[in-house]
Amino acid sequence: MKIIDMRSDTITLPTEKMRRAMYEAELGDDVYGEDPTVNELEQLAASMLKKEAALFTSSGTMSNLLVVLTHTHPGDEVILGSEAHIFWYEVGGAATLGGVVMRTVANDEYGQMDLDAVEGAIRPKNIHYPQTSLLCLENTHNRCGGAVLTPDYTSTISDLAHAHDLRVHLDGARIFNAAVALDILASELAKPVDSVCLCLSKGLSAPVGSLLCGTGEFVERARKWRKMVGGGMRQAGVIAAAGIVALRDMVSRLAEDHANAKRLAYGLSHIPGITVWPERTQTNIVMFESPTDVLVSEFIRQLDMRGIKVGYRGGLRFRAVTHRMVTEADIDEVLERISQLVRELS
Ligand code: TLP
Repeated sequence: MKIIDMRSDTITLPTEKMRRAMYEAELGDDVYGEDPTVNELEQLAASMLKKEAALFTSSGTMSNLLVVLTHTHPGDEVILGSEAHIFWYEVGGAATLGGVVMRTVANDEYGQMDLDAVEGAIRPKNIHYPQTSLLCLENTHNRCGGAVLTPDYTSTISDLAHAHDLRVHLDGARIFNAAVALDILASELAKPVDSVCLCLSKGLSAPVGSLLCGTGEFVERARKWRKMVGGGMRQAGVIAAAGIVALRDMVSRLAEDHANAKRLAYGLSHIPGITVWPERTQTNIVMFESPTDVLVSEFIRQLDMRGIKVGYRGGLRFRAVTHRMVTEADIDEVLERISQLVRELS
């Protein structure tokens, strides 16, 4: 039986072209700034997002941590969505290592925060209050089912934050999914924000890495923080080489993942008992709920036995992520296996 793994797009393996590029990469010591392949990757990312500079980091988590360390001071307050990845899945690093208070504002199902609620959360000047210094956005929005923030929303909320003297960071781990879904350049989504990170190791299929982009001055300060947290890598061109292939060759194919996600969501909507929101499936993430009359633990066990790997999100909720290693035929197979499972269990 073929195991179909949709736990995450992070499971994608590097392509043949990436492996060749890694083997052939020209290398140097990146802590001295002398790895030509890392330098090329950083320049490429900066130019694609139309920012002055970029920094190669080991992960999205590290990029987001460096953002907090660079944009804030200990004791500051950061506003972010109640469903933000930084808040849920980054081990509280912003609080532990950055010493900041994380103030959440509710995310709606489209990954947005209400503008008035954000404005209301910004602290006025008062000796009792921490200083609000940073607003974090996320595009696409992971826990909101891969929802896409538009350039309009991004610039309106960024203008609001800037008017109150906050910096704005965009966690763009899947920014190219958003750009492809909207059929625009990623730089349009990054334009209003002060810093943005992107991930190479998700739908783009590179083995490792993220790029943190912003002004030259911001990136140089982040580089120093990266060194402090142990992220100064030496011949990192070995992995950067795959990242260059990822940025050059792998962006446009994300549309296939989006089509497969829609196929999955619409297919699931025809299975009695499964709750899913196909019209909200904009990119490569599908959230769905198991039937209420089936024990969740049994549903999970049965998925596993039938070779379907998806993420469990608590309650009745599951996450399936489409990616390069899941084909259209795999989606049909998953739908077939799930409808059979539901028929047998209900
Ligand atoms: N997300 C992973 C898990 O951590 C949940 C996934 O499988 O989706 N920002 C966003 C929006 C992300 O989705 C992720 C990874 C990160 C940051 C962190 O990236 P890494 O895994 O490179 O540290």
